Amino acid sequence: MLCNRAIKVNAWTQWGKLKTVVVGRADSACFQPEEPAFKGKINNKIIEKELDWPLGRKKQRVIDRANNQLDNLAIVLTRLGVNVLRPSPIDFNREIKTPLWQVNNMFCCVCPRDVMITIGNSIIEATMSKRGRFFEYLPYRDIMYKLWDADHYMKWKAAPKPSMNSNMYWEGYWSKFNSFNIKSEDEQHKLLHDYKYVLNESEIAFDAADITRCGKDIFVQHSMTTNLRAIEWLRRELDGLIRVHTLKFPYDREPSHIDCTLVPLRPPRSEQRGVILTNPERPLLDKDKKFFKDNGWELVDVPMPSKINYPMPTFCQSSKWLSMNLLSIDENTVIVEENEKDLHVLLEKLGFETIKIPFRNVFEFGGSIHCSTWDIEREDSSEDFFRTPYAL
Ligand code: DAV
Repeated sequence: MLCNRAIKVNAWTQWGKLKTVVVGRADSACFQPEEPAFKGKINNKIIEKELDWPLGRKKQRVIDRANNQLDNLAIVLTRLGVNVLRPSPIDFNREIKTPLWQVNNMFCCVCPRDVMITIGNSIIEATMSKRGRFFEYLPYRDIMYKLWDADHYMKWKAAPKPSMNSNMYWEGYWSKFNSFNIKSEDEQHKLLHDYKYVLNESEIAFDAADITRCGKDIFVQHSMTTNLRAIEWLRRELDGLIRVHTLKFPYDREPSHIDCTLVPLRPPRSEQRGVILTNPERPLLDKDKKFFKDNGWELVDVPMPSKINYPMPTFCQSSKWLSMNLLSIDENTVIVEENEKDLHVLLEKLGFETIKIPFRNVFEFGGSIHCSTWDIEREDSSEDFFRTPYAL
């Protein structure tokens, strides 16, 4: 699986020239089980009336058509000279049990981004935030051992596994806040601005996809899938090497994974401003906007998602903003979903070359092109792109 070229675990940014990457696989994928941190929503009013959220394995033909698009991504990357690694799927259709809880089945290994992150020469296994994903590090262990043997400078870190006991989740979250029983707009607004999500702060819990890298700085979203305790764990773990910033997006009712909200594409250089794609429905706080702008970054709102991709597939649990879930090959080249034509135009205007690939069949497995990859090696360094501190 690994090519002969020596692999160096190294990724400080989202945009350094990509050398080695993991692309997920849909084999054996299941529906995510309902549990305190997850309530399934069927995106079709008629089916929703007739059917409860399903359990168990997805249909083989649904898995096969997702695998075709994932395999195609792997081929496109290989042709670009990128070394592509693939996970080793396990049987996800197995009940899992700990001393404290059990769920009917696991999920899949389509989205390594959610579970694993490379920061510099470290790879961190996230705790995950949902029971059905507790063991999702397992399909990546073969890759981890191969990297461990190939690069003697690699550091392997695993964040402390949370219990995922019921008291880690805000009881009643779904009925009080996130449902049609919501009492009033006022209550919703208040909860949003209190940043009260389903995870409470009793234990460290995060998904790796809530993190985005910009050299010496990383930005972590406080969300449904990452609590403040986890951001503090990252801050202490990376102290002296990386500055860890917390971002909050008060207009996002259910924030989960930062890569559909804030996507850094290229850094500021003396002759041009840096570019970060932003989500027009999920603006940054003013203080954060100022921080990016003061440091030479331009914040560029993406266009509305394509009407071909939205409404989302019936069992897709991500938002329409998968439209902006793209993968950078280098500072000038990005891989984007083929139907997102308005986004292609914007990116080309900004000077990027766009490589378009079909990916809609992967959406219901947890994400789009960025979600289903995990960069191991990029040509980049811990450069400091944020010399101007936060204004008080
Ligand atoms: O906006 O629904 C989805 C990201 C999935 N990994 C969103 C984020």
